[in-house]
Amino acid sequence: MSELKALLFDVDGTLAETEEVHREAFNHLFAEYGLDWVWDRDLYRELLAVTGGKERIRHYIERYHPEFRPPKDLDSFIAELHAAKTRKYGEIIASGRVPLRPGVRRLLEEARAEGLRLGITTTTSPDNVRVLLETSLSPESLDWFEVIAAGAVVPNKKPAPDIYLYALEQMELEPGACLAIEDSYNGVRSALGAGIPVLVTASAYTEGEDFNGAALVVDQLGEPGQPFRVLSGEAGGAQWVTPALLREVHARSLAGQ
Ligand code: XBP
Ligand code: MG
Repeated sequence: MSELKALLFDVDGTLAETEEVHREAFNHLFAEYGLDWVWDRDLYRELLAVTGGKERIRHYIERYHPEFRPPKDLDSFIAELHAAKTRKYGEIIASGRVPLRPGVRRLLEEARAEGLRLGITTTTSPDNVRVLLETSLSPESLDWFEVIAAGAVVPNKKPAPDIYLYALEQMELEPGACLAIEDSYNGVRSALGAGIPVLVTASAYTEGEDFNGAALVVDQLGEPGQPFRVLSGEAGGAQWVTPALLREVHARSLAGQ
């Protein structure tokens, strides 16, 4: 059986609660463009079923404003709006307002100390990953990850397996040597589609989702003094996620238990 060699981390909702910042940035740009579109939390939760900001805007227009006529062709309009949204998102994150979720820094440091290899597998744009890591983790933390697999580097976004397959190829790893850490069912489907077992840390927008197929679901990675809650699966009495627990979860998952 393969031993665990690498951890592949999702970003939005997993490293930090960034979806609220994405939502704020989308709404900011809609107002700036004179559009009366407002994505409140309930609507945004529904729209998150569509991954990728450009894809989400297109879906929203088709579903809620089919009469909308953009000032230029729709593809260019969405691309321009989305580029401005990415700049706005970057400004907010660079202000340092958004902390990492509990246990993220600790687990990354422990994993590095134990020689586990690290990668990023996300739907969001590469610029967004860079600014979050540099601001909220540490200025040199981009180097902690062998690959930052992000956004449109692959043709199909999550729940398609493409982004995980891309990371495996870049890292020259077999799926059975990895464990994915995700916060959404779209992410679970993407990782499982590539043959990679998944641990879920449910986030503000995904709690209550069905994470069918995940090896373990907890409400957060947890810290000493701030234990996680197990939402499904078996954590063997652990109270926070450590490399040792990840090895156990990984081994059990490969054994089909
Ligand atoms: C995250 C997303 C992203 C962000 C927006 O999904 O769906 O689309 O909401 O990012 P995951 P962009 O956490 O599963 O990767 O606007 O940069 O696309
Ligand atoms: Mg996510």
